[in-house]
Amino acid sequence: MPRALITGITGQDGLYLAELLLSKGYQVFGLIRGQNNPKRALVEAEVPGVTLLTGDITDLSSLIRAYNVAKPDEVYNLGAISFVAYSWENAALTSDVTGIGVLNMLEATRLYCGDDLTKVRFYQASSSEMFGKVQHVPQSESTLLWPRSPYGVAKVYGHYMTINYRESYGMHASSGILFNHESPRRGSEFVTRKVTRAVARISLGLQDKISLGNLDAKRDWGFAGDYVDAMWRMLQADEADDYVISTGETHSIRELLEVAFARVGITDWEQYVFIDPKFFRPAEVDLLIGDSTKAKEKLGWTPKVSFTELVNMMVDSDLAEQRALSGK
Ligand code: NDP
Ligand code: GDR
Repeated sequence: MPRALITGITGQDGLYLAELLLSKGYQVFGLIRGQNNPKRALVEAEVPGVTLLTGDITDLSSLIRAYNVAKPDEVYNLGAISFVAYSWENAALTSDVTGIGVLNMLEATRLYCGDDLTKVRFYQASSSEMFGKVQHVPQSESTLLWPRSPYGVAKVYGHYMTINYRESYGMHASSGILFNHESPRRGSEFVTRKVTRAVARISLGLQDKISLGNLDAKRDWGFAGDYVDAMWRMLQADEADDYVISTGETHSIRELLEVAFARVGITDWEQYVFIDPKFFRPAEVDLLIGDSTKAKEKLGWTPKVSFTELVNMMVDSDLAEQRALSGK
């Protein structure tokens, strides 16, 4: 039975990846931080087969302890401060967790492996935020990186450190440059879920408006369930490498609003949407659209869920949740 250790187990991707690995017969360990993490109950309810180990990616000794218990064949480093807007207000903390945390994970892997440096296969959750200021579209593995936030800068550090450990030590360390991916499990601070939840509440008469920032930004949005499959495929490949994972389609926040409101039969959506300057970012990533040809050719990976299917899935899930909560 293969053994996997996942950091970021309480997050969106951690839950989907744990489900996928359990379905493939893995023994799955998840790293959980804090003395009384409020999301522990969620993980225990949604992926009951996972063994939770206490640790924090900023604490190398906790990682070494976790490795010695999990004895992993595969490690997926999904743990991070992942909310871009928050990273300007907490730049040093974001650098420590999202940047140096990757170095700690790579060092824990190297120390655990000892003389057999390919004993563990390592996945790093890199991001399309690394492309930042548009240099070229569509963005591929060779596009120049120009991050536009403390989060993006920290991810670039983790990305190159992963490549460096692969090149320096011959470790099987891969980096997935994943474009935005969403689901009903997405945190409500991110724009898709913020919108789908508000749309559900507005249609049920529980809320009368939604406040947003820049409606012109464009993102390449896919479904998280499809994207964790790409992570797994990267670690099954003979050679470690870097891969862009994306749908190849881009949509603005405006289009997101249009599709989400249409799902509940509202076409004049503009009357419910208000612009609040506090949601604008000090520097914006205007346009993301990925070219995942390499992943298709080398890993046989393609996305399955379309943009409209994704938004509809999220609105439907939020409608069910809000109905259950409100009794409407
Ligand atoms: P989430 O924000 O949903 O989850 C982040 C996870 O990181 C949580 O489990 C969180 O734990 C954990 N974490 C935070 N700080 C630490 C720490 N100090 N030590 C250990 N774990 C910590 O993110 P997603 O699931 O959406 O994303 C997973 C990864 O993929 C992240 O690294 C993200 O940056 C990256 N990524 C995500 C994309 C997306 O569109 N979703 C696209 C590209 C990259 P806790 O619950 O305790 O806070
Ligand atoms: P992003 O996702 O920054 O791309 O990072 P987010 O959903 O936060 O923002 C997407 C775009 O929407 C615009 N926007 C708003 N965003 C939020 N959150 N709230 C608003 O009210 C709002 N109004 C407009 C933003 O300006 C932005 O242009 C996500 C995270 O999952 C990262 O961890 C990951 O690396 C990248 O995706 C790829």
